Amino acid sequence: MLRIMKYITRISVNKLGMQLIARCSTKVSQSTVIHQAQKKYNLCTFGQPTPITHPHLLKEGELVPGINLEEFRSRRNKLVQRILSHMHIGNKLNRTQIIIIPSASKVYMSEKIPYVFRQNTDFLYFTGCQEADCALIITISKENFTSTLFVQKKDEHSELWDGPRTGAEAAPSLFGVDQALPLSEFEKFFISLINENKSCVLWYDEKNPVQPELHKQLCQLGKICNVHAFVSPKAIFHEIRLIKSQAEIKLMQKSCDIASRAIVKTIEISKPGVDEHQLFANVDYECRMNGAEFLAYPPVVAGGKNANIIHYITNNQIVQDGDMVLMDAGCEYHGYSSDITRTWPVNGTFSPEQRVLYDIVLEVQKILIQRLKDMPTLDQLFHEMCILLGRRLQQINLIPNNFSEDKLLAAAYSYCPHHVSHYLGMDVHDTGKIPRSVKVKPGMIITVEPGIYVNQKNKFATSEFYGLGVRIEDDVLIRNEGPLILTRKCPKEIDDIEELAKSTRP
Ligand SMILES: [Mn+2]
Repeated sequence: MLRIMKYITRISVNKLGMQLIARCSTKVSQSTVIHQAQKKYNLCTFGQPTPITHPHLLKEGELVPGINLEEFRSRRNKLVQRILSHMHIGNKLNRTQIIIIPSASKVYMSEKIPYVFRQNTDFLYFTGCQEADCALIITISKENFTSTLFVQKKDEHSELWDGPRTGAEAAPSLFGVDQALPLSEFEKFFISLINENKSCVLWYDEKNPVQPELHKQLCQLGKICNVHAFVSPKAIFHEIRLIKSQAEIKLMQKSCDIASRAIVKTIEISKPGVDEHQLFANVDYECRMNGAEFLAYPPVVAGGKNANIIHYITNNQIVQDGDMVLMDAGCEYHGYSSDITRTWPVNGTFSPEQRVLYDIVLEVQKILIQRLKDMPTLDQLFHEMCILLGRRLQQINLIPNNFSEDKLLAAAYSYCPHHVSHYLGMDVHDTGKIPRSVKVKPGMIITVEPGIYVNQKNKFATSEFYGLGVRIEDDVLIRNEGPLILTRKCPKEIDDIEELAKSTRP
């Protein structure tokens, strides 16, 4: 922050300040004028909120809400250390390492109508920069490294339409990088970098391009400069992102709190005859009203047998008296996602069959969460869910009793055809490069989401259960002292759920 302030002061006095001061009457003190200039200059200068322009969002020292500038520096340091240790293994330590991380670019819905912009999370994690069409290059030679941020040029016309850009001049102070250049200089920079480091290792994820123009350019430049292959750095990014910092855990907790409350409110307003679409609108409204930027994904709002469609997002049916609602919804709060599922009877009372299934799912979910203190892998957790679900389903005659373990697992899978857990963080399915076969560790956040869906086509099922679908999903922080349920403010006990669902009934 101090660096930003210094920068603004310098700019204000040199470029704007003189004019402004000259125009002001002598009655106003110079410091007031500079402060006004700072505010004015800042307001029209940076491409994202700062503590000066948005004190309700950012505290002094923060680059994005909840995260200090310093944390971004240490993330880049960590990245460099990981790349170097990788190179030790590959014995390529003497070669210059060049890491390229592009930002997302704007995506259009139709002519000139953009979708809501969402930053590439790998880029956001290492820069804190929220602007479209930028890129970070980190160059490591020997033990030293340089970070160069490419940003959009300041441009009066574009800024009139789309709002301010930070620009290359202000970017080093704002983002704490060593240097910044306009993106138009990328090609020149890249060519001279490659020419100076002929045997460099180029880290770039060419399999999942996030900025089409830059990707094309990189592929062409790669050919011109005789680059034989890019190495994907994504797995290394994700290894670092997998373990959350204290600041990230705080943001995740808040994201989970907002979504928990929104789902509680939505259970409360639901009643027979409600449209799934209205429940969607309500959860969206409650999340935004409490500070979330948007929902983290299109929510599943499934009344009755729609719950059998795992990714049901059409959400356009009326929920009938006697049906349950399965809602899978979460929000994104300052870049961090929550992911919750609750199932409730729309009329406030579970039928006997609904209650039996709900009980099983809840019991299994609680056992699985407790299991996390032993630090299992997510795949082990899934295997355990299948065994637990299978045995309980045998007890209520939804799976034959004489099944061997293999057959039991397969039968359980026919009732729950999805995995029980995924990593959670900036993305809903966070750190996708990390396999589910690694043991969980303190600082990781995962979901625990067993379910039972009784499809009419399921050959083991009996008709009184047809069409029922139950899932309960919580977000859990792994800690040495045992798992912490971040979504604990969203009730899941039968009595609590029934009470909430009854609450606004006439
Ligand atoms: Mn999930």
